[in-house]
Formats: sequence, C-alpha cells, structure tokens
Amino acid sequence: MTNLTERLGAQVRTVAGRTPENSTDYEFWTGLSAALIEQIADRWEKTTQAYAAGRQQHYFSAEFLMGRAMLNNLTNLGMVDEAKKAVSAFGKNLTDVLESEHDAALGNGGLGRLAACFLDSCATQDLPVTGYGILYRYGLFKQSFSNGFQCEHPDPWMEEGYPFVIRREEQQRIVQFDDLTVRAIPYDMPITGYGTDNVGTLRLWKSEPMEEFDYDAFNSQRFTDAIVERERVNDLCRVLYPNDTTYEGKVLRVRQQYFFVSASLQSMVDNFIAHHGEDLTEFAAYNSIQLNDTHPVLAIPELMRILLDEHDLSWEDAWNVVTNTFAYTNHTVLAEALETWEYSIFDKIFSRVLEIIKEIDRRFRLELAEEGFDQGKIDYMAPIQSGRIHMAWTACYAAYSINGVAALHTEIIKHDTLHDWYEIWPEKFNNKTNGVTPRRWLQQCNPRLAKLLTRLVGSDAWVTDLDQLKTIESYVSDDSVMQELLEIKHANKIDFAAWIKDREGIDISPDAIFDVQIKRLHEYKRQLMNALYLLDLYFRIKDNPNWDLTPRVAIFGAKAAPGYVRAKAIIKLINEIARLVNNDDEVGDKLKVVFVENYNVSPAEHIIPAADISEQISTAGKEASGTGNMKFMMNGALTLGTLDGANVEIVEAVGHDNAYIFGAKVEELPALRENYDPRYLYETVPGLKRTLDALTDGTLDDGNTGMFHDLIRSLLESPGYEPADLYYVLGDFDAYRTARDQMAEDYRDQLAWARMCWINITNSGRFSSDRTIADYSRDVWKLDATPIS
Ligand code: B1N
Repeated sequence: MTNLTERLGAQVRTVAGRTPENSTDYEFWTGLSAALIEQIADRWEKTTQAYAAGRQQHYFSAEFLMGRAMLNNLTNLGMVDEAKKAVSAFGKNLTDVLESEHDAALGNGGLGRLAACFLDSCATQDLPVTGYGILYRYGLFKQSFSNGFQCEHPDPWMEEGYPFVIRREEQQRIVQFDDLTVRAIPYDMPITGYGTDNVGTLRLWKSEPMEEFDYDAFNSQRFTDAIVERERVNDLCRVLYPNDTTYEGKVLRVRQQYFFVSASLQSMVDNFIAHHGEDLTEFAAYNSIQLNDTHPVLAIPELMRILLDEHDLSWEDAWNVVTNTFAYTNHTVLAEALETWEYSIFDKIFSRVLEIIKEIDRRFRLELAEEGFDQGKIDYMAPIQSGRIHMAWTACYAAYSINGVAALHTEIIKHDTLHDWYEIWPEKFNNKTNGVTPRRWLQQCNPRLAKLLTRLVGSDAWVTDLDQLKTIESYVSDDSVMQELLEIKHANKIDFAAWIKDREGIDISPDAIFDVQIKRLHEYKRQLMNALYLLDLYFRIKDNPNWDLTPRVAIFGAKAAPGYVRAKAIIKLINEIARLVNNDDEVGDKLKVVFVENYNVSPAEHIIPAADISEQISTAGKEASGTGNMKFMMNGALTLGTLDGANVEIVEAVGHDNAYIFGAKVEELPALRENYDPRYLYETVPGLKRTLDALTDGTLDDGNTGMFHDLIRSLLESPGYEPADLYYVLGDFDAYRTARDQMAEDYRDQLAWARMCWINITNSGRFSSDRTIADYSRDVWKLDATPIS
C-alpha cells in the first residue's frame, strides 16, 4: 500500500470534491476513516470467515454505546503517529480532526457502554464474538440547558454519513410481524483489537420497507398511504428509547426487540447450515448467545419458532437446543426496570411467538408441579401471569447461565430478586464483575499517565494485561515518581479547565479539588445528596468568609430521561446552585459548580483523567455495579462512595485507607428504615434545615414550577405507596458530609494524596474488561481464541 499521506489526500478529494487544502476537518475525518477501512478490509474478511466455521459467541444487546471510533482504531492499528504526520502534511491537526467526529451514542449509560468495552476486549483477545443490535437513526437525545432546565434534541448521528458501518445488502433478512413485513439490512462495524490482526464485528440492523414504495398505491389516489406505510417501517429503528433502568411498555420498543433478535437468529441459523449442515440439534455446540439484560429475551421463543416451524424439530429437541444456547445477564434489581409485556400486544403483533411462550409457560407449570412445588410459587414464577409476559422469568427458565454484574449484586439476585430460581437451579447462577477497557479509558484518554506506566513497567504490556500494574505498586514510596504523578494530574486539569472554558464559559482553577459525579440522573444515584452538600458548604462559607478551605470544583454530567420529572428537577436544582455559588464574589475560587452539558462518552474521556474525586454515592443495594467508578480508579481519582455495586470490590482491592467509604450498608438498611424519621433529621442535623429551606424560601428559583417543593416533599413526606426519602438521602447526609470534608482536608498533603492515587491505579487490574471477558469466555461461553495469523 502506498503511504498514508497519499491515500489520505486521495480519500479527502473523493469525499470533499475539492483539494485537501480547502477541505474541512470533518471531511478529513471522513477521508481518514475510509483509509482506515481500506487498511483493515482483508483481515476483517479473514477473521469473519475464521469465526464462521467454529464455535462462536453472540452478544445480543439493544444498546451499544460506542462513542468515537477513530482514535481507538488508529491506536489499535499502531497508526497514530502516521496519521498525525499525514494530516499535518495538509496543514491540519489530528486533534481537531478527531474532535469533529460524532459520538455513536446508541445506548443510555452503563449497560450500553459495557457492551462496547466487551467488544473491544473480545477483539483484543482474538475471541470469536459478534455483537448484534439496532442501527438507531437517532442516538440518545442531545441535552441543552435553557435557564437551567434540561431540553432534549434529536441526535442524527450519521446523517452526514458514517464510514465505520458497512451496509451488507446481500445479507438482508425478512422479519415478519402479523401486521407488518420488513426487510432487515445489516450494517457491520469493524471492531479492531489492540496488538492483533483479528477484526471482530458489531452487526447493527436497520429496517427498510419491502419495496421502497408501494407503486400501486403510489400511482393511484393513495399517494399518502404509500408514504405512511413506508414511514411505519422506517419508524421501527428511528429512535433509541431514552430510559436507563426503567421500562416503558411501548409497542414500538417490543417491535424493535423482536426485529433485531429475529434477524440475528436467522443469520446465525443460516451460517450454521452453511458450515455444519442441516442437523440443527447440534446448534448449541457451535453457538451461544449472551442476553444483555432482558431486552433481547424474545430471542428465546423466536429460536424455538425457527427450529419448530422452519426446521421441523420436535418440541423436546428444540427446547434442548434453546436451553443450551442462552445465557442471561441481569443488570438491575430496581423493580421499575423489570420488563413485563402485555399479553394483548404480543397477540396483536406476533401471535405465533405468543403461542410458543404459552407452551413454554404450560410446560414450566407442569414441570414444577411434578416436582411438588406449591401453586402459589408456580404462579409467581411462571413466564405468564395476570395477562403479562415476564421477560426475566422467561430468561431464568431457559438460560443455562444467569449472572449478576458485581459480587454484591449477584448475592442480591440470588437471595432476593431471583431467589426462587436460585433455590431450584443454584448451578445456573454465577458472578461476572464488570470491567472497562484500559485502551479507551486509560491509554487513549490519559496519554501522560500511560507514558509513565509504560516507562515504569518497562513496556506497554499493561495495555493488554492490566494486572502488570501491580508490579509497579512499590513506587508508592518513591517521592519523585509521586511528584511526577501529581504533575501529570495537574497538566490534565489544566487541559480540562481549558476545555470547560471553551465549552461552558466558566473559569476554574486547576489548583482546586476536582470532585466529579458523571452518570445518568436517577434518584437512587443521589445527585441530590451531592447538591445538598454543596448548598450546605456554600452556607458554611458565607458564615465564615475567612475560612481557609481547600478550593473545590464540583463537576456534574448527567442526562435525565425526558419523562422523569423528578430527575429533571434535580438538574434544575444543581444549575440553580451553580448560579448562586458561581456569581458570589465572597465565595470566589473557594467553590465552583459546573454542570457539563450533553454528557456522553467523549466528554467522559476529557473529564476522567482530570478528576481527583469520584462520587459513587448510590443508596446501598441499588447500583448493580457501576463502571465509571472503575474508570476513575484507573486514572488515579479516589472513590468517595457507599458500599454498593463494584465499589465494594474497589475498596477490597485498595484497602479502606485508600478510599472514602461512608453511609448505611445494605444489610443495615432494613433495620434503619424501621424507625426512619427524615423530618427529625431535618430538624436536628446541623445545617440541614437551612439547606433544605433554601429550596423553597426564595434563595433558589425553580421558575414557579413547584418542582423544588416536590423535591422537599419527596424527602420529608410519604405519598402512601412508598416511604418518605426512599433513597435515604437525609439518612446518609451527615456521614457523607463528614467523609467529603475529610477528603478535602487530606488533599492538602499532596504527597500522601498521590500515594493513595497510586495504590488505586496499580490495583485496578481486575477491573479491566479483559479480565471480565476472560471469565465469561472460560466459565460461560467455552470459547477458544482464534487468531488469524
Ligand atoms: O448496567 C451497568 C451497571 O454498571 C449499572 O450499575 C446498571 O445500573 C446498568 C433498561 C438498563 N442496569 N439496567 C440498565 C438500561 C437501559 C434500559 O432500557 C435498563 N442499565 C443498567 C452495566 O452492568
């Protein structure tokens, strides 16, 4: 191949139709993407062929939160320096070109980003794994603030073209609903790995009309009917539902779910027949499917349908295949997230699938009755009850493996959420603690730290074996290395301050503590507790203007589901606190509050390397795992958190001296709740009353919406169907304040602080998604690495 500069020039001319000198950053991005695809095309095909012939794993997920692709691909292919040179040969700068890329935000939060990290690790480890999902035309909505209120805007992320997905016209399938027939067209995204020639695949399905137009209707009087029908099909993949950990029983959503699992199964079955012949009873020997939560659970009855109706297997043979094919990951114990679908919806749009679920349900009831279980239990556990289909229950019955995403979470599903299933099938249950890819979340986003780690380890081996960092833990007592670590963090903070200035127009001092909470806005995550702390701190500064406190910058990033009224109220509240605090000269640099608009994967890559404190403050038992907590740890931020999700394992890894843990534990909460009186706390915890009163006494302004009153009510009053302060915000407030104040004090001793950061960085090995994937691969998927060279 000719050199990259030449190829890039040619590609840019092709996409821009003019000289590179006069082309835009975005046209350079497009041209560079094309050059990159050119580079990997042959190996991608070779990998695909190698995987197709052997045992394969398939990862079904309604969400893949990929973020940007370019830097990741350049890094994996070892082309960063070459790309820099090529781009600058035309007077451009690679950073600007990279920043012009849109995020592929085909996910809501942790669940979707986890799927993306997993694909990265699978590719890096040469594992024959393919992801399957939906090519949403609009990703997660764009967020803006208007007078502090969240506004949502569409995110047409690929309207200007997106070279990293390739349309595979010839591999289309047909998906049949009772009232609609659609074509499913696969768009394949290459997934490069680090230090390997293998290139994996993410297959995203797009729905299209059977014919572009119904020409009869088109040519007759029914022109608009033809358009409407076409739009009905295009609607299917139009938008990602913006709910994180809540379920919405919309027909379009269940159509999306069936659409992508049906198309994916069809292509898997066709591939099986092409390589292993017509005997589909052997399907599970070559294929396994990981269900990312319950969103793809319709694959269970759909595979039954394909085997029964299209390949004439007996029920017993088909069920035997199904029960050896599916593995199910549970990602939440929140009741509002449990997907159950109304029987009548299924009856209307895929009655055959419903028939199959009814038969699964009938046999389930029979099986348990024969085992002597009482009727009450059977009724509770059955796939169908009171006119609704329970997706999690169906998954637990059919799957050969059921896992939670952190040790604590797995214990909770075993002994609480799914405990009836655990009693009957304990051997199905296992834990797979989440992880994150150290390529994107350390090597690429924090080049300064990466360079130091490579120097001390003696090679870049840590990039694919993060446990290697443990070997450099002992530099904790080397003051010059600790000094270097502090300088790196400081330089990252200067970069971040410039980024914030440019984006939000706010000046922040890199000498302040950067205290960060970035995640979806949800009451259980308790951004409200963080906000109340800041308001209380503000009043304490006002009480004592000469207080020599360590300067702080509180940074937030969060989207609220558009229909989640209380979450939106919390966003407005934080923005109001920011306005109050940031405009008070008496406060000055002592405290600044910044809410980063439109938080997404790319902003996270700027924020995390600059963070000092990682806020992980969910009510114990509610956050299944968390993955942001791991990214912060790797980048040398200290966890301020509760014993929830994977925080428990982070503290286990670094020791209690190197994290700030506070608040009620899961096992303490039931007893604490018995006599819980938030109003008493409001009256008696020092400072709490004036802080809460500030929401409604005119200090802060909710624009006459009454939303701040509602926040106060949610903390102090019970609406009847749930207790007051369901998430124990006031219960944990005092302990939180003490821990956070202590951190700020400790920050003054910079060397001691650096040592704590170092212990976090060098003990983050087990939170690499490479470890998680190795665990899945060995214990659940039974896969062998399949390197192509
Ligand atoms: O999955 C992440 C975990 O780290 C988080 O703790 C957990 O909250 C998150 C319905 C969800 N659980 N459930 C969802 C997302 C979208 C949706 O429509 C539920 N997300 C999580 C990875 O394990």
